[in-house]
Amino acid sequence: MAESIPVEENGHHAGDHRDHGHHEMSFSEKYIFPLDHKMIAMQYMFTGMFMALIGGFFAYAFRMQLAFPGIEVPGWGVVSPADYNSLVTNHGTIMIFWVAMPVLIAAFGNYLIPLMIGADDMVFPKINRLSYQVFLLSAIVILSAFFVEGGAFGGAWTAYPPLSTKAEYSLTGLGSTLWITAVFLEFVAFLLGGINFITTCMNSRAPGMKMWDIPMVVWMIVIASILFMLSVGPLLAGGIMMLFDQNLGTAFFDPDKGGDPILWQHLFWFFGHPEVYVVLLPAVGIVADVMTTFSRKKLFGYKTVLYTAIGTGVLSFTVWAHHQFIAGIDPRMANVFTVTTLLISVPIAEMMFVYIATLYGGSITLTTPMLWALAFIFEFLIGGITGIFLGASGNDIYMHDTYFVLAHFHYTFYPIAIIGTYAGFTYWFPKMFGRMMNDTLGKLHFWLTIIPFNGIFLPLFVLGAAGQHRRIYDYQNFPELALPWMQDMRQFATVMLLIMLGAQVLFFYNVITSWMSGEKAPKNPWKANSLEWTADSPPPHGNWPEGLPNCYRGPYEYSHPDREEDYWPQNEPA
Ligand code: HEM
Ligand SMILES: [Cu+2]
Repeated sequence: MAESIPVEENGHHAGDHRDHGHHEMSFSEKYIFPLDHKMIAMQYMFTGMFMALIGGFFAYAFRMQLAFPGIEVPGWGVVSPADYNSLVTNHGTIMIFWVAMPVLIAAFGNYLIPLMIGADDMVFPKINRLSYQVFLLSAIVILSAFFVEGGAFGGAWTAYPPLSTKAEYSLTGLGSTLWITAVFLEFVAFLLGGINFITTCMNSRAPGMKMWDIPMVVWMIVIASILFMLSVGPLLAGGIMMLFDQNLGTAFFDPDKGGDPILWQHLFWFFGHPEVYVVLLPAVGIVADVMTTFSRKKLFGYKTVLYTAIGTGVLSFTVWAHHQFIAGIDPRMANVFTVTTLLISVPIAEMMFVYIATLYGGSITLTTPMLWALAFIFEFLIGGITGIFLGASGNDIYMHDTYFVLAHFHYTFYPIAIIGTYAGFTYWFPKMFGRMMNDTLGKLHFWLTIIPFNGIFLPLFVLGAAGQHRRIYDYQNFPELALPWMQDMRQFATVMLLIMLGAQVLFFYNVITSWMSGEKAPKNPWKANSLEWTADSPPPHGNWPEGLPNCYRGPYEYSHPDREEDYWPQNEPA
């Protein structure tokens, strides 16, 4: 199927992928305005990583302020209250929309989908390129807000009105408008990207690849894209209303003039909660693929995981008001949302236990990607379990907007965005760059990231349970929160952050040196089954110039009893 799709490219057709050397692509055709899904994936990957450094730098600046209030922060200066707000806001916004989404969905989706389903490219390469260009524009817009008068938006990533709609409150005028514009553009980019992921996966699969033969990570990215499409509409509408409130004097969210600020909370969280699953699912898929490879076992309950993922997606539309337990909702309504919230923990827990069951009895090799995959399960479980506390409305009334919440969602987002990314990146690195990564450095980087990560956020559970509120820039203003033991914990968390950020230098060092001079990677270094491992490392333009693969079975046929080899690649005839 895939061969017959006429892909216009540099005036040629997709079929030309197979005749070589006919047209040297210029630098800009190849790297700046590429149509090749792998190059677009790299653009997303490295833009996402760059934005992670910025988001991490913001975390560094405001954590330094919390640990050593009022002291000049090297690289930033004194953090003013307004600075603090805009650092927190942009840290959160960037980490979710400019790191987790582009890396987990767009980068991995673009790289893996065609390679794992045996296609030569996405169905709509030009839309794909446009998607990245709109995304890049959105990144420029969000960062540009730091350079306008009043600085970048300081109304928190949830942008609750009236704080977010009135410049007198958020202290940021144009910055607020730029923030909404940037988020808007970013959503457009992801809607464009999703069209490709879904269509390609449905139309361009290798001959013989049935629905149940699709690797889990591909499924998860497709489901996540659908989830995003279904949830984003209300927020886009809300964003336009907010833009009007900010700039045109409308009052959709202004109670003074008959508007309703709670309406925004509904619109935001109807999107915002499913968004957690939009980024979670691809990470869960990455972990499935990594874990089965390094335990040489079939994924325990492939269809169960898949149905649960879909079930989670559906359920995720029913929980949004658990963010509004203290917004004055009727307690009977709160009970309903408590029940739906606790219900959603059932499929998520089930997925995690399916993974543990997959590991059971496997022959496990602790490579760097496997360590990341195992850490994902472990750390995410902590995030999931603490979520149950917050889902119960009675308890949330006490916990709401404390550092307990903050620690909880970092125990879910960090595994998703950082650990999941490292699991996938170190696993597919040999395919992406044709070289092996240094495993010793990889493991060192792993431990120097995981240990401090827990060192940062475990104390924050304690501080939160003790009543420390979020979004407060100097606890000395609140004597009951400025106790010496609390300050010690804040400093401890901040020192851990410094160690963790330092360790990321190791990662980039490892990437660069391995890319330049690592050991050459064979086609299938991990002896894995899925189709991407049958292409060259790195795959050339068109992925399989000598002909696209056929598919004969599912991706998880490890340790099959009738085979001598402990794996059975999807393209190998029976
Ligand atoms: C590098 C390690 C990280 C550290 C040390 C860190 C620390 C923090 C802290 C202390 C806050 C709250 C500050 C306050 O409310 O006063 C915060 C907010 C937040 N963080 Fe992180 N974070 C990290 C990574 C991440 C990642 C990877 C994500 C998501 C993918 C993330 C998402 C958020 C969000 C959504 C907020 C809420 C922002 C808001 O209140 O508007 N963070 N972070
Ligand atoms: Cu939620």
